[in-house]
Amino acid sequence: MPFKKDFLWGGATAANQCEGGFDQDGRGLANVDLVPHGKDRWPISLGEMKHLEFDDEHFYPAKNAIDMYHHWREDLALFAEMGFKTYRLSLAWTRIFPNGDETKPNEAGLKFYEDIFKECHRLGIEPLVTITHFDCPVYLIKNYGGWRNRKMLDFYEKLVRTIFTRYKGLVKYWLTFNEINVLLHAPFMGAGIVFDEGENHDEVIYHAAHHELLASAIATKIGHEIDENNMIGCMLAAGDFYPYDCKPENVLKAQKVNRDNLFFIDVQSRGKYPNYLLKELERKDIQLPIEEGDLEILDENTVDFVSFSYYSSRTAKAHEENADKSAGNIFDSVANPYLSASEWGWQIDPVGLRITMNTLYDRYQKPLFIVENGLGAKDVPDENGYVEDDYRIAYMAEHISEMKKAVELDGVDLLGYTSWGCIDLVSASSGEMSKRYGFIYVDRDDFGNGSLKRTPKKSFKWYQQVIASNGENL
Ligand code: BGP
Repeated sequence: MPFKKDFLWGGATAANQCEGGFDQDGRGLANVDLVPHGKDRWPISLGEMKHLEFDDEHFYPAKNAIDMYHHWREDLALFAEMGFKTYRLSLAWTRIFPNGDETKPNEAGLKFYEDIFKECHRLGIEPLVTITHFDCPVYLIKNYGGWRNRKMLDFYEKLVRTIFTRYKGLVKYWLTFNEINVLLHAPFMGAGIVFDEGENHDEVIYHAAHHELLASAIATKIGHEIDENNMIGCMLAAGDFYPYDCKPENVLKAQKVNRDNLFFIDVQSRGKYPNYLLKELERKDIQLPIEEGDLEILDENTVDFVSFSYYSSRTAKAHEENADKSAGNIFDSVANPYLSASEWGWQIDPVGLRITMNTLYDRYQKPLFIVENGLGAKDVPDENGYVEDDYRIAYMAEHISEMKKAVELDGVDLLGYTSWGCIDLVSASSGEMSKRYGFIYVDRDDFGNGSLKRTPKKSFKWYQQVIASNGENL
């Protein structure tokens, strides 16, 4: 049997993409609440935010989403019916500290998650908690400039102390920042960054990166102090870059772009800034805002495991000017002529999952956890709301089969697998509902219409028997 007996099968969501209830019980506004769906969404997430107001004329997906805020018991029951061993969810920072800098947390917010964790345990589901998933209080953005400011360390430290203490014994697996490398590609989503006119973007981004890396190490330290059983992980938007061909310049380019993203995990997992990054920053004349003691904190508090999302591999070419492009999770790449693509142009590469797992395991020698993988598709339900999503079953079966080879044939140590958007939710990149990943269909459209009724899809039963057979029956 390739997978361990206690292998953590499950699914993943993020607060802002499923909870809704944006103004319930004292919740404050977060960056993600300001990002409308539609054509403005991407520039905003790139940091080109012109204003920081909540504009009700747009449909803001985080506003109501699939209203898990009021449906979570029903949703957890469905996850339990599928046999989930784990459920990955994120905390909305602004439910717990509505502005981010209060001295006392908001009890209603803390209680909301406590109830969820207790119910998870009652159902035999181990919670896996992302502390921040594209989530930064608007108040901290307006008053401190988001993660560009070192003061964010104090606010984050307060948040993690509060949650590690309150949820001691209820939560064991934690992720510090969702897809930490996203801050390079979408700084508003990743770090609450809004650029000023004429600013050196790279400098702001690497300063924010240093602060998030330190915050992650501090969280790891505090998490271990409060409960030695805590397992704290980092999280990468992964997918190896392949060289377009064996032309040495293309191979070198692939190595470079892989490192651009991996440097975060190098710091979180190995405890040191790699030389290749330090040299690059030197060339760019960027000084990291390192203060006394920072490097020791990074060195002494490395993560317990490495988690990542995988949707596709990517491809790199030294001169990309005339190359075909393919869309992808957070960033585009050169199109790989050997791969087909989803309706959104994301290329499909199950073997790439095995390759990526091997890259990460060779490099870090720490247990891995696949915390996102899945197919975004336009599901068409029948009159009863039932979806025959054979395409999703095929995608997942092929990926799980490659994941199995990485474990069985290559010896990769893998803790678990949580598919992305196990229940339909709002898409992070487009803000649409119609890009669905779930095993459970939710009756809600791109404009906020629909009964919110939950209906298991064909993939629901399929995943149920995948879990029941510990990955044998695909
Ligand atoms: C990752 C995010 C998720 C999720 C997923 C799918 O980058 O961590 O929040 O949404 O991608 O992307 P999308 O929703 O854009 O299809």
